[in-house]
Amino acid sequence: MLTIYSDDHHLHHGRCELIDGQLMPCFEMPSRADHVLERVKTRELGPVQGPADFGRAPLLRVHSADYLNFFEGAWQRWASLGHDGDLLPFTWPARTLRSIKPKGLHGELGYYSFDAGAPITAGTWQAAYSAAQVALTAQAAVQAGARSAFALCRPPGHHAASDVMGGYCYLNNAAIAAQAFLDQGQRKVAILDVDYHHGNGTQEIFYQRSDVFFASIHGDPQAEFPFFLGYADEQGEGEGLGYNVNYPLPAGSDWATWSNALDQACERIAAYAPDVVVVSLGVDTFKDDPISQFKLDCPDYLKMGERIARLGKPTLFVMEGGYAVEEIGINAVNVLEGFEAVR
Ligand code: SP5
Ligand code: ZN
Repeated sequence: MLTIYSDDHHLHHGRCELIDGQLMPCFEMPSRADHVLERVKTRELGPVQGPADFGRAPLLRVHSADYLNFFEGAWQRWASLGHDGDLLPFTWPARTLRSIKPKGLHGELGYYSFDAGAPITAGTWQAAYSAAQVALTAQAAVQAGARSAFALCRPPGHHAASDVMGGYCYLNNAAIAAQAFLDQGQRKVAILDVDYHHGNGTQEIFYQRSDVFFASIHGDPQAEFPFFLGYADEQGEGEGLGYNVNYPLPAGSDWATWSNALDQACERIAAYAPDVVVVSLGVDTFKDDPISQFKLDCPDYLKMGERIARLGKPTLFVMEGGYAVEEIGINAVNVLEGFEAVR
């Protein structure tokens, strides 16, 4: 399987995040992607190539122009105020306030974010832009006829909505790739999100559409981030009604419970009969993940890949979360090797 990877992810390294009331070093760190790349190489998964540059146009198919402009320019505005620490939001237009866009940096940042988990640093825009190009380059390989490809994206993307960042995510790499498939002639795309957290950004982007089917298996938002989306009664709306399905699972879920949801998700995807499948590949479902509560073990990821392969569709894998840095490469590449073992 072809892997697309860019070193530009090193340009994004947030300093800290608020975890259990303490400022901790960011769990979403550069060594994550380094470990996955190392495992791709030691397992000889296939060639590793850098991304092409498809420009801004495919990003604008998913994100608003005002959001992209704000994100690209935010660090310079912050730096020109004399700051060199991470730019983090701290006030959001919650229910008792107005959802207006103030002119100042902090008001605008609150408008374009939903949590304080997406720090903007000097290199964040370039890293996120390159991650989107990584996804688009891997998408192009599948579009050109490859059975599968792996976009080793960092920072991740599935929490980023059309004009909102959060949850370590800025640009929705999987959504950008899914839209590119449609723009290049595919008629139906299914996105299967196996990250531990609900893919709220991806769901929002395609919620009113029937040309993208979205299925997500994740920690029950009653008790888990992102809390305010990801419930089982969210089935899409308007044209999109029936094209969104969520499988919230309780803390402690193991492979038996998780794989039952995967079977159901795959049955729904098979019934949809997509032309291609995009997998939002988070491996924070791992038993030793430091911020998550599921109990999957390393060999389970091989079975995950096998089940996805049995859909029999061209498949694009897009890296999302996973914070047990020592095992992230094993688990992510196990999914890809499991997929390749089924022919
Ligand atoms: C892409 C992705 O996986 N983003 C996840 C963002 C999660 N941010 C909230 C983390 C809250 C962690 N609480 C953990 C408590 C551990 N004791
Ligand atoms: Zn996650």
